[in-house]
Parts: sequence; structure tokens; C-alpha cells
Amino acid sequence: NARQGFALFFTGLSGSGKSTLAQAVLARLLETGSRPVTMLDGDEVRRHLSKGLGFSREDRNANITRIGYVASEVVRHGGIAICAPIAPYAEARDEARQLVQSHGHFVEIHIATPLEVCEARDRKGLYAAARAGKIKGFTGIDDPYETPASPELRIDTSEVSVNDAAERVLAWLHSQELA
Ligand code: GGZ
Repeated sequence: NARQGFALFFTGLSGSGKSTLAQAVLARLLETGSRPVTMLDGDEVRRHLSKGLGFSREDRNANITRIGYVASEVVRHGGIAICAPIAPYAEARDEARQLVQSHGHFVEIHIATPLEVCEARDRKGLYAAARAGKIKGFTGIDDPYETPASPELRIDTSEVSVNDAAERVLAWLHSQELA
């Protein structure tokens, strides 16, 4: 129902377009202004909520559990939480799903942009650094990304514009009567 809270959980590689799409969806949700929206972007979360955590499997999963917990609180109070971490491990994504689903809807959106495309973009030079061995354990290079088996939505940003991708998310929310 339109009053129930929900979490949009974007997951995908670095440079896949998660944050860009999350921002575009945020802007559209704010336009309609129906409910408060909390953005839990990867960068911001790691500066505050997850300060001090690294990129081991344990730390990445702890990061996702924290995001899932905050999202579940937002959803519990009828709000919208937008999360955009890499979240490479299925176990942690599923835990976040369980936390949120006890209070509302969990919408997993796999940003399925191919590694070659993310690497070619390399906006922050991190892939080059990872290839050169200057960053160890970089997702997609020498660290795993477990492809989501059954996300609510899967979007490849190398095939659709940011606008069209945002419209697909909004259309899905409308189809479920969530927005
Ligand atoms: C992956 C890393 C790493 C390693 C630093 N692996 O493109 P970015 O810079 O802004 O997004 C990446 C971000 C990933 O943080 P998350 O909290 O989303 O990851 S997780 O869900 O796995 O906890 C990248 C940067 O941090 N970064 N080192 N080794 N990305």
C-alpha cells in the first residue's frame, strides 16, 4: 500500500552507475513529496556510519548489515530508504532484505553494467590502480561480486540512459502501488 515504507537497495560494481541512478530516483521521489526519503549512499555511509571499516568480506558484510538496519528503521516509520553500496555478497544482501521486510518492502535493484564498461569509465582511477596492484581486493578485479539471483529489477546502464533507468524504477514502484 502507498503508505507503507520501502527500501530501494541498489547493488553493483564500482562505476556501474548506482549512485547516479539513486540520485535520479531520489529527485523524482522528492518531486512527488509523499514521504521522507533517506539516502544511504556508499561514500557517505563509509564516512559516517561505517567509518573505520575496510573491504574484507567481514567488513563489507558489517557495512551492509548497518545499512540494512538503518533502512529497516526508516521503513518502520513509513519512510523511503535508498541504499547504494556495492554489496558483493548474497548473504549480506539477504540479511538486509530480512531486516527491512519485517517492516515493509525491500526492492533489490541489480545494476548489471558489465565490468568492461565500469572499467572503461574508471571515473576515479580505481580500476587502473587495482590492475596495477596498488589497491588489493578490488571488487571485480581480485575480489568477488556475487550476481544477484532474483532481484526485483535488473538494469544495465550501458544500455539505457539515466532518465530511462529512473523511469523504469518508478514504473515498477507504481506497478506495485508503492509510489
Ligand atoms: C571496491 C572499493 C575498494 C575495494 C575502495 N573494492 O567507486 P567508488 O569507490 O566510489 O565505490 C567504491 C566504494 C565501495 O564501498 P561500498 O561501501 O559500497 O562497498 S561494500 O558494499 O563492498 O562494503 C570504491 C571504493 O569504495 N573502494 N576500496 N577494495 N571498492
